[in-house]
Amino acid sequence: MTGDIESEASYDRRRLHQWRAGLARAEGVGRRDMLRLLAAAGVVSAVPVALPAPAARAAEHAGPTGEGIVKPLPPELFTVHGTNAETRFEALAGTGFTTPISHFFVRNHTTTPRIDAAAWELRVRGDGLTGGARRFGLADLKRLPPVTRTAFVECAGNARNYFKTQQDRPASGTPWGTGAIGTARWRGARLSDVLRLAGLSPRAVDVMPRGLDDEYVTSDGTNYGRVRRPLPVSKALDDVLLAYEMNGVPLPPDHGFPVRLLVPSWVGIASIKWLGDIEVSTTPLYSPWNTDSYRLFGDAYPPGGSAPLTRQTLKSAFELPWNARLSAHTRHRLTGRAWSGAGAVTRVEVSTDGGTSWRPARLRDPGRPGSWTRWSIPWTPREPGPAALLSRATDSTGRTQPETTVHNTQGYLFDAVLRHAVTVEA
Ligand SMILES: Nc1nc2c(c(=O)[nH]1)N[C@H]1C(S)=C(S)[C@@H](COP(=O)(O)O)O[C@H]1N2
Ligand SMILES: [Mo]
Repeated sequence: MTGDIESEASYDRRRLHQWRAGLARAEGVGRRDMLRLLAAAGVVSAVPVALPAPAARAAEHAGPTGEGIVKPLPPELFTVHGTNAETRFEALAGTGFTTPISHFFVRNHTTTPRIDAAAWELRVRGDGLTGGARRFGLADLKRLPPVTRTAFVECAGNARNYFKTQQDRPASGTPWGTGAIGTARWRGARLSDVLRLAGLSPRAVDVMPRGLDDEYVTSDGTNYGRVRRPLPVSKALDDVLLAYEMNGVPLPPDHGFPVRLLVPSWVGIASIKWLGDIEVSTTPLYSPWNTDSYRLFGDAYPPGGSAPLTRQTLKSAFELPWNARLSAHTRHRLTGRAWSGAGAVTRVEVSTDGGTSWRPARLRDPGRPGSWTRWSIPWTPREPGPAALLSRATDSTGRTQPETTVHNTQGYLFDAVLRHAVTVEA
Protein backbone atom coordinates (compact mmCIF):
# COMPACT_ATOMS: atom_id res chain seq x y z
CA MET A 1 0.00 0.00 0.00
CA THR A 2 2.70 2.45 1.05
CA GLY A 3 4.55 1.84 -2.19
CA ASP A 4 1.40 2.70 -4.10
CA ILE A 5 0.85 5.94 -2.28
CA GLU A 6 4.46 6.94 -2.78
CA SER A 7 4.42 6.25 -6.47
CA GLU A 8 1.17 8.17 -6.83
CA ALA A 9 2.69 11.10 -4.97
CA SER A 10 5.72 11.17 -7.21
CA TYR A 11 3.50 10.84 -10.27
CA ASP A 12 1.63 13.85 -9.01
CA ARG A 13 4.85 15.78 -8.50
CA ARG A 14 6.00 14.95 -11.99
CA ARG A 15 2.70 16.33 -13.31
CA LEU A 16 3.19 19.53 -11.36
CA HIS A 17 6.57 20.03 -12.96
CA GLN A 18 4.94 19.53 -16.33
CA TRP A 19 2.29 22.08 -15.38
CA ARG A 20 4.88 24.64 -14.35
CA ALA A 21 6.73 24.14 -17.59
CA GLY A 22 3.51 25.05 -19.41
CA LEU A 23 2.99 21.46 -20.45
CA ALA A 24 -0.19 20.85 -18.48
CA ARG A 25 -3.46 22.70 -18.39
CA ALA A 26 -5.57 23.27 -15.33
CA GLU A 27 -8.98 24.30 -16.61
CA GLY A 28 -11.25 25.24 -13.73
CA VAL A 29 -8.52 24.94 -11.13
CA GLY A 30 -8.31 28.12 -9.11
CA ARG A 31 -5.13 29.99 -8.22
CA ARG A 32 -5.43 28.91 -4.60
CA ASP A 33 -5.54 25.28 -5.67
CA MET A 34 -2.53 25.65 -7.89
CA LEU A 35 -0.65 27.30 -5.05
CA ARG A 36 -1.57 24.41 -2.84
CA LEU A 37 -0.45 21.94 -5.47
CA LEU A 38 2.80 23.77 -5.99
CA ALA A 39 3.37 23.89 -2.24
CA ALA A 40 2.78 20.15 -2.10
CA ALA A 41 5.44 19.66 -4.70
CA GLY A 42 7.81 21.79 -2.64
CA VAL A 43 8.33 24.27 -5.46
CA VAL A 44 6.87 27.38 -3.81
CA SER A 45 8.36 28.10 -0.43
CA ALA A 46 6.64 31.43 0.17
CA VAL A 47 3.12 30.03 0.16
CA PRO A 48 1.36 30.49 3.49
CA VAL A 49 1.32 27.19 5.33
CA ALA A 50 -2.24 27.38 6.60
CA LEU A 51 -4.37 27.51 3.50
CA PRO A 52 -8.06 27.45 4.38
CA ALA A 53 -9.75 24.08 4.12
CA PRO A 54 -11.91 23.81 1.02
CA ALA A 55 -15.42 25.13 1.62
CA ALA A 56 -18.22 22.67 2.24
CA ARG A 57 -20.19 21.92 -0.89
CA ALA A 58 -23.53 23.60 -1.44
CA ALA A 59 -25.28 20.51 -2.74
CA GLU A 60 -24.26 18.53 0.28
CA HIS A 61 -26.23 20.89 2.51
CA ALA A 62 -29.17 21.52 0.21
CA GLY A 63 -32.82 20.87 1.02
CA PRO A 64 -33.94 17.63 2.63
CA THR A 65 -36.04 16.32 -0.23
CA GLY A 66 -33.85 14.29 -2.59
CA GLU A 67 -34.87 16.94 -5.09
CA GLY A 68 -33.68 16.15 -8.60
CA ILE A 69 -33.69 12.38 -8.16
CA VAL A 70 -36.13 10.60 -10.47
CA LYS A 71 -36.74 7.25 -8.80
CA PRO A 72 -38.90 6.87 -5.68
CA LEU A 73 -37.06 7.22 -2.36
CA PRO A 74 -39.23 5.38 0.18
CA PRO A 75 -38.01 6.11 3.73
CA GLU A 76 -37.65 2.43 4.56
CA LEU A 77 -34.99 2.17 1.83
CA PHE A 78 -33.27 5.56 1.81
CA THR A 79 -32.03 8.38 4.00
CA VAL A 80 -32.05 11.59 1.98
CA HIS A 81 -29.17 14.08 2.30
CA GLY A 82 -29.88 17.10 0.11
CA THR A 83 -29.56 16.02 -3.55
CA ASN A 84 -28.30 12.59 -2.49
CA ALA A 85 -30.01 9.42 -1.25
CA GLU A 86 -28.27 6.90 1.01
CA THR A 87 -29.28 3.24 1.04
CA ARG A 88 -30.31 2.00 4.48
CA PHE A 89 -27.81 -0.77 4.99
CA GLU A 90 -30.38 -2.90 6.81
CA ALA A 91 -32.55 -2.78 3.67
CA LEU A 92 -29.88 -4.83 1.88
CA ALA A 93 -30.58 -7.80 4.17
CA GLY A 94 -33.30 -9.19 1.95
CA THR A 95 -31.47 -8.51 -1.31
CA GLY A 96 -29.00 -10.73 -3.12
CA PHE A 97 -25.44 -10.11 -4.14
CA THR A 98 -26.32 -7.26 -6.47
CA THR A 99 -28.17 -4.20 -5.24
CA PRO A 100 -31.59 -3.76 -6.86
CA ILE A 101 -31.91 -0.43 -8.67
CA SER A 102 -34.78 0.41 -6.31
CA HIS A 103 -32.25 0.27 -3.42
CA PHE A 104 -29.11 1.72 -5.06
CA PHE A 105 -27.76 4.95 -3.51
CA VAL A 106 -27.71 8.15 -5.58
CA ARG A 107 -25.04 10.79 -5.34
CA ASN A 108 -25.86 13.83 -7.49
CA HIS A 109 -23.95 17.10 -7.46
CA THR A 110 -27.04 18.78 -8.97
CA THR A 111 -30.03 17.01 -10.50
CA THR A 112 -30.59 13.97 -12.70
CA PRO A 113 -30.74 15.19 -16.33
CA ARG A 114 -33.22 13.63 -18.78
CA ILE A 115 -31.29 12.65 -21.90
CA ASP A 116 -32.64 11.50 -25.26
CA ALA A 117 -30.69 8.35 -26.11
CA ALA A 118 -31.43 8.65 -29.83
CA ALA A 119 -29.79 12.06 -29.99
CA TRP A 120 -27.02 11.25 -27.53
CA GLU A 121 -23.41 11.17 -28.66
CA LEU A 122 -20.12 10.67 -26.91
CA ARG A 123 -17.48 13.04 -28.22
CA VAL A 124 -13.85 11.97 -27.85
CA ARG A 125 -11.44 14.80 -28.52
CA GLY A 126 -8.07 16.26 -27.60
CA ASP A 127 -4.42 16.36 -28.60
CA GLY A 128 -3.97 12.83 -27.30
CA LEU A 129 -5.71 11.50 -30.42
CA THR A 130 -3.76 10.90 -33.61
CA GLY A 131 -6.62 12.13 -35.80
CA GLY A 132 -9.38 14.61 -35.04
CA ALA A 133 -12.32 14.39 -32.65
CA ARG A 134 -14.60 11.37 -33.00
CA ARG A 135 -18.25 10.86 -32.14
CA PHE A 136 -19.89 7.62 -31.01
CA GLY A 137 -23.63 7.05 -30.77
CA LEU A 138 -25.19 4.50 -28.43
CA ALA A 139 -25.56 2.03 -31.32
CA ASP A 140 -21.84 2.39 -32.07
CA LEU A 141 -20.97 1.48 -28.49
CA LYS A 142 -23.35 -1.49 -28.55
CA ARG A 143 -21.63 -2.84 -31.68
CA LEU A 144 -18.35 -3.18 -29.77
CA PRO A 145 -17.67 -6.43 -27.86
CA PRO A 146 -19.78 -6.14 -24.69
CA VAL A 147 -18.22 -6.77 -21.30
CA THR A 148 -20.19 -7.65 -18.16
CA ARG A 149 -18.66 -6.86 -14.81
CA THR A 150 -20.10 -7.02 -11.30
CA ALA A 151 -18.62 -4.19 -9.27
CA PHE A 152 -19.44 -1.75 -6.54
CA VAL A 153 -19.68 1.99 -6.88
CA GLU A 154 -18.89 3.58 -3.53
CA CYS A 155 -18.62 7.24 -2.64
CA ALA A 156 -15.20 8.26 -1.26
CA GLY A 157 -17.11 9.87 1.62
CA ASN A 158 -19.00 6.71 2.55
CA ALA A 159 -19.11 6.30 6.38
CA ARG A 160 -17.91 9.91 6.80
CA ASN A 161 -20.33 10.51 9.66
CA TYR A 162 -18.35 8.12 11.88
CA PHE A 163 -15.49 10.63 11.99
CA LYS A 164 -17.94 12.60 14.11
CA THR A 165 -19.90 9.95 16.00
CA GLN A 166 -17.04 7.54 16.65
CA GLN A 167 -13.91 9.71 16.61
CA ASP A 168 -15.38 12.96 17.88
CA ARG A 169 -13.94 14.94 15.00
CA PRO A 170 -16.44 15.86 12.28
CA ALA A 171 -15.54 16.29 8.63
CA SER A 172 -17.21 18.46 6.00
CA GLY A 173 -19.52 16.94 3.42
CA THR A 174 -22.57 14.69 3.22
CA PRO A 175 -22.90 12.84 6.56
CA TRP A 176 -23.11 9.37 5.02
CA GLY A 177 -23.48 6.27 7.18
CA THR A 178 -22.34 3.08 5.40
CA GLY A 179 -24.97 3.18 2.64
CA ALA A 180 -23.17 5.20 -0.05
CA ILE A 181 -22.32 1.95 -1.83
CA GLY A 182 -24.10 -0.44 -4.15
CA THR A 183 -23.02 -3.40 -6.26
CA ALA A 184 -24.44 -3.92 -9.73
CA ARG A 185 -23.86 -6.01 -12.83
CA TRP A 186 -22.69 -3.48 -15.37
CA ARG A 187 -22.59 -4.13 -19.09
CA GLY A 188 -20.96 -1.95 -21.67
CA ALA A 189 -18.08 -1.34 -24.04
CA ARG A 190 -14.48 -1.18 -22.96
CA LEU A 191 -13.15 2.35 -22.73
CA SER A 192 -9.90 0.98 -24.18
CA ASP A 193 -11.73 -0.17 -27.35
CA VAL A 194 -13.26 3.27 -27.81
CA LEU A 195 -9.98 5.08 -27.20
CA ARG A 196 -8.17 2.86 -29.70
CA LEU A 197 -10.89 3.34 -32.30
CA ALA A 198 -10.64 7.07 -31.73
CA GLY A 199 -6.91 6.89 -32.45
CA LEU A 200 -5.15 7.01 -29.11
CA SER A 201 -1.69 8.54 -29.36
CA PRO A 202 1.15 6.80 -27.52
CA ARG A 203 1.88 10.22 -26.01
CA ALA A 204 -1.52 10.48 -24.26
CA VAL A 205 -1.25 10.57 -20.45
CA ASP A 206 -4.70 11.51 -19.15
CA VAL A 207 -8.35 11.27 -20.14
CA MET A 208 -11.02 13.60 -18.72
CA PRO A 209 -14.57 12.22 -18.86
CA ARG A 210 -17.24 14.88 -18.32
CA GLY A 211 -20.93 14.62 -17.44
CA LEU A 212 -23.92 16.26 -19.12
CA ASP A 213 -25.58 17.25 -15.85
CA ASP A 214 -25.72 20.94 -14.87
CA GLU A 215 -22.64 22.90 -13.92
CA TYR A 216 -21.81 22.59 -10.25
CA VAL A 217 -21.97 25.85 -8.28
CA THR A 218 -20.79 25.85 -4.65
CA SER A 219 -22.53 27.69 -1.81
CA ASP A 220 -20.06 30.59 -2.15
CA GLY A 221 -21.00 30.96 -5.82
CA THR A 222 -17.94 29.37 -7.40
CA ASN A 223 -18.86 27.66 -10.63
CA TYR A 224 -16.82 24.48 -10.98
CA GLY A 225 -18.29 23.68 -14.37
CA ARG A 226 -19.49 20.24 -15.34
CA VAL A 227 -18.60 17.26 -13.17
CA ARG A 228 -15.35 15.82 -14.51
CA ARG A 229 -12.28 14.13 -13.14
CA PRO A 230 -9.14 13.04 -14.97
CA LEU A 231 -8.05 9.42 -15.12
CA PRO A 232 -4.55 8.31 -16.04
CA VAL A 233 -4.42 6.46 -19.36
CA SER A 234 -3.05 3.43 -17.50
CA LYS A 235 -6.35 2.97 -15.64
CA ALA A 236 -8.45 4.00 -18.64
CA LEU A 237 -6.90 1.19 -20.71
CA ASP A 238 -7.12 -1.36 -17.90
CA ASP A 239 -10.66 -2.23 -16.77
CA VAL A 240 -12.88 0.83 -17.28
CA LEU A 241 -16.28 0.34 -18.94
CA LEU A 242 -18.63 2.66 -20.79
CA ALA A 243 -21.68 1.10 -19.13
CA TYR A 244 -25.11 1.24 -20.78
CA GLU A 245 -26.78 -1.47 -18.68
CA MET A 246 -27.17 -1.99 -14.94
CA ASN A 247 -28.51 -5.32 -13.61
CA GLY A 248 -29.70 -6.32 -17.09
CA VAL A 249 -31.70 -3.19 -17.95
CA PRO A 250 -30.75 0.09 -19.60
CA LEU A 251 -29.10 2.42 -17.08
CA PRO A 252 -31.81 4.22 -15.10
CA PRO A 253 -31.84 8.05 -15.31
CA ASP A 254 -30.37 8.53 -11.81
CA HIS A 255 -27.43 6.24 -12.49
CA GLY A 256 -26.22 7.85 -15.68
CA PHE A 257 -28.55 7.09 -18.61
CA PRO A 258 -27.67 6.48 -21.36
CA VAL A 259 -23.95 5.87 -20.62
CA ARG A 260 -21.77 6.20 -17.55
CA LEU A 261 -18.20 5.32 -16.83
CA LEU A 262 -17.57 2.41 -14.47
CA VAL A 263 -14.12 2.63 -12.89
CA PRO A 264 -13.84 -0.55 -10.81
CA SER A 265 -12.48 -0.26 -7.24
CA TRP A 266 -11.91 3.50 -7.50
CA VAL A 267 -13.66 6.29 -5.63
CA GLY A 268 -17.23 6.78 -6.92
CA ILE A 269 -16.47 10.21 -8.38
CA ALA A 270 -14.33 8.50 -11.06
CA SER A 271 -17.44 6.77 -12.44
CA ILE A 272 -18.81 9.81 -14.28
CA LYS A 273 -22.55 9.55 -15.03
CA TRP A 274 -24.38 10.93 -18.10
CA LEU A 275 -21.12 10.89 -20.00
CA GLY A 276 -20.98 13.53 -22.74
CA ASP A 277 -17.36 13.81 -23.76
CA ILE A 278 -13.90 12.58 -23.03
CA GLU A 279 -10.83 14.70 -23.53
CA VAL A 280 -7.66 12.75 -24.27
CA SER A 281 -4.52 14.71 -23.48
CA THR A 282 -0.77 14.46 -23.90
CA THR A 283 -0.40 16.72 -20.86
CA PRO A 284 -1.69 16.09 -17.36
CA LEU A 285 -5.19 17.41 -16.67
CA TYR A 286 -6.66 18.87 -13.53
CA SER A 287 -10.20 19.57 -12.41
CA PRO A 288 -11.51 20.67 -9.01
CA TRP A 289 -12.37 17.01 -8.45
CA ASN A 290 -8.70 16.02 -8.31
CA THR A 291 -7.30 19.18 -6.73
CA ASP A 292 -9.76 20.73 -4.29
CA SER A 293 -11.65 17.58 -3.42
CA TYR A 294 -10.89 13.87 -3.47
CA ARG A 295 -7.49 14.28 -1.90
CA LEU A 296 -6.76 13.92 1.81
CA PHE A 297 -6.26 17.23 3.63
CA GLY A 298 -5.56 17.73 7.31
CA ASP A 299 -2.95 17.63 10.07
CA ALA A 300 -1.51 14.35 8.91
CA TYR A 301 -1.20 15.41 5.26
CA PRO A 302 0.97 17.82 3.30
CA PRO A 303 -0.46 21.35 2.79
CA GLY A 304 -1.42 20.50 -0.79
CA GLY A 305 -3.15 17.35 0.30
CA SER A 306 -2.36 13.77 -0.60
CA ALA A 307 -2.15 12.51 -4.15
CA PRO A 308 -5.58 12.37 -5.82
CA LEU A 309 -7.60 9.47 -4.43
CA THR A 310 -7.76 6.35 -6.54
CA ARG A 311 -8.88 3.10 -4.90
CA GLN A 312 -11.49 2.75 -2.22
CA THR A 313 -10.55 1.47 1.21
CA LEU A 314 -11.65 -1.52 3.33
CA LYS A 315 -14.98 -1.64 5.18
CA SER A 316 -17.56 -3.95 6.70
CA ALA A 317 -21.06 -3.34 8.04
CA PHE A 318 -23.95 -5.18 9.67
CA GLU A 319 -27.28 -5.29 7.85
CA LEU A 320 -29.00 -4.02 10.97
CA PRO A 321 -30.58 -0.69 11.84
CA TRP A 322 -28.61 1.44 14.26
CA ASN A 323 -29.97 0.77 17.79
CA ALA A 324 -31.69 -2.41 16.60
CA ARG A 325 -33.51 -4.28 19.37
CA LEU A 326 -32.65 -7.98 19.67
CA SER A 327 -34.21 -10.34 22.19
CA ALA A 328 -32.00 -12.10 24.73
CA HIS A 329 -31.71 -15.90 24.82
CA THR A 330 -32.65 -16.13 21.15
CA ARG A 331 -30.31 -17.30 18.42
CA HIS A 332 -30.00 -14.46 15.90
CA ARG A 333 -28.32 -14.72 12.54
CA LEU A 334 -26.30 -11.54 12.11
CA THR A 335 -25.55 -10.69 8.50
CA GLY A 336 -23.41 -8.09 6.81
CA ARG A 337 -21.17 -7.22 3.91
CA ALA A 338 -17.48 -6.42 3.57
CA TRP A 339 -15.53 -4.91 0.67
CA SER A 340 -12.19 -3.47 -0.31
CA GLY A 341 -10.86 -1.42 -3.21
CA ALA A 342 -7.48 -3.09 -2.84
CA GLY A 343 -8.43 -6.73 -3.39
CA ALA A 344 -10.81 -9.47 -2.32
CA VAL A 345 -12.09 -9.78 1.23
CA THR A 346 -10.50 -12.86 2.78
CA ARG A 347 -11.71 -12.75 6.40
CA VAL A 348 -14.36 -11.11 8.54
CA GLU A 349 -14.34 -11.37 12.33
CA VAL A 350 -17.12 -10.30 14.65
CA SER A 351 -17.03 -9.21 18.28
CA THR A 352 -20.18 -9.08 20.38
CA ASP A 353 -18.35 -8.03 23.56
CA GLY A 354 -17.05 -4.65 22.50
CA GLY A 355 -13.83 -5.90 20.90
CA THR A 356 -12.46 -8.21 23.62
CA SER A 357 -12.98 -11.46 21.75
CA TRP A 358 -13.50 -12.14 18.05
CA ARG A 359 -15.11 -14.99 16.14
CA PRO A 360 -14.77 -15.66 12.41
CA ALA A 361 -17.90 -14.95 10.38
CA ARG A 362 -18.88 -17.30 7.60
CA LEU A 363 -18.14 -15.80 4.17
CA ARG A 364 -21.06 -16.33 1.82
CA ASP A 365 -19.44 -15.25 -1.45
CA PRO A 366 -16.06 -15.99 -2.98
CA GLY A 367 -13.95 -12.87 -2.47
CA ARG A 368 -13.63 -11.01 -5.75
CA PRO A 369 -11.74 -7.75 -6.23
CA GLY A 370 -14.01 -4.79 -6.86
CA SER A 371 -17.11 -6.35 -5.30
CA TRP A 372 -18.30 -7.20 -1.83
CA THR A 373 -18.65 -10.39 0.18
CA ARG A 374 -21.72 -11.23 2.24
CA TRP A 375 -21.08 -12.81 5.64
CA SER A 376 -23.08 -14.17 8.55
CA ILE A 377 -22.60 -15.29 12.13
CA PRO A 378 -24.99 -16.59 14.78
CA TRP A 379 -25.34 -14.74 18.09
CA THR A 380 -27.35 -15.61 21.19
CA PRO A 381 -27.22 -12.59 23.49
CA ARG A 382 -27.52 -13.27 27.22
CA GLU A 383 -27.37 -9.95 29.03
CA PRO A 384 -30.20 -7.48 28.43
CA GLY A 385 -29.02 -3.89 27.90
CA PRO A 386 -27.01 -1.89 25.41
CA ALA A 387 -24.35 -3.71 23.38
CA ALA A 388 -21.92 -2.90 20.59
CA LEU A 389 -21.43 -5.23 17.65
CA LEU A 390 -18.12 -4.94 15.81
CA SER A 391 -17.05 -6.42 12.49
CA ARG A 392 -13.50 -6.39 11.19
CA ALA A 393 -12.57 -7.32 7.63
CA THR A 394 -9.22 -8.34 6.14
CA ASP A 395 -8.45 -8.19 2.42
CA SER A 396 -6.11 -10.11 0.13
CA THR A 397 -3.34 -7.54 0.62
CA GLY A 398 -3.31 -8.64 4.28
CA ARG A 399 -4.73 -5.37 5.51
CA THR A 400 -7.26 -5.44 8.38
CA GLN A 401 -9.63 -2.62 9.34
CA PRO A 402 -7.94 -0.43 11.97
CA GLU A 403 -9.44 0.82 15.23
CA THR A 404 -9.41 4.43 14.08
CA THR A 405 -8.98 6.29 10.80
CA VAL A 406 -6.52 9.18 10.57
CA HIS A 407 -8.64 12.32 10.25
CA ASN A 408 -8.94 14.24 7.00
CA THR A 409 -10.96 17.43 6.75
CA GLN A 410 -13.28 16.21 3.99
CA GLY A 411 -13.89 12.87 5.64
CA TYR A 412 -12.86 10.50 2.86
CA LEU A 413 -11.96 6.81 3.10
CA PHE A 414 -13.20 6.05 6.62
CA ASP A 415 -12.11 2.48 7.26
CA ALA A 416 -12.15 1.98 11.03
CA VAL A 417 -14.06 -0.85 12.72
CA LEU A 418 -17.59 0.41 13.44
CA ARG A 419 -19.13 0.02 16.85
CA HIS A 420 -22.70 -0.78 15.92
CA ALA A 421 -25.01 0.04 18.83
CA VAL A 422 -27.87 -2.40 19.58
CA THR A 423 -30.12 -3.05 22.54
CA VAL A 424 -30.65 -6.53 23.94
CA GLU A 425 -34.15 -6.90 25.35
CA ALA A 426 -35.10 -9.27 28.14
N1 LIG B 1 -21.93 13.49 -14.08
C1 LIG B 1 -21.85 13.12 -12.80
N2 LIG B 1 -21.22 11.98 -12.50
C2 LIG B 1 -21.13 11.56 -11.22
C3 LIG B 1 -21.63 12.36 -10.16
C4 LIG B 1 -22.33 13.55 -10.49
O1 LIG B 1 -22.85 14.27 -9.64
N3 LIG B 1 -22.40 13.91 -11.82
N4 LIG B 1 -21.43 11.94 -8.86
C5 LIG B 1 -20.27 11.05 -8.66
C6 LIG B 1 -20.17 10.53 -7.31
S1 LIG B 1 -19.48 11.57 -6.16
C7 LIG B 1 -20.49 9.23 -7.01
S2 LIG B 1 -20.20 8.59 -5.48
C8 LIG B 1 -21.11 8.33 -8.01
C9 LIG B 1 -22.47 7.84 -7.52
O2 LIG B 1 -23.08 6.98 -8.44
P1 LIG B 1 -24.64 6.62 -8.29
O3 LIG B 1 -25.40 7.89 -8.10
O4 LIG B 1 -24.99 5.86 -9.51
O5 LIG B 1 -24.77 5.75 -7.06
O6 LIG B 1 -21.31 8.99 -9.25
C10 LIG B 1 -20.29 9.89 -9.64
N5 LIG B 1 -20.51 10.36 -10.98
MO1 LIG C 1 -18.98 10.33 -4.29
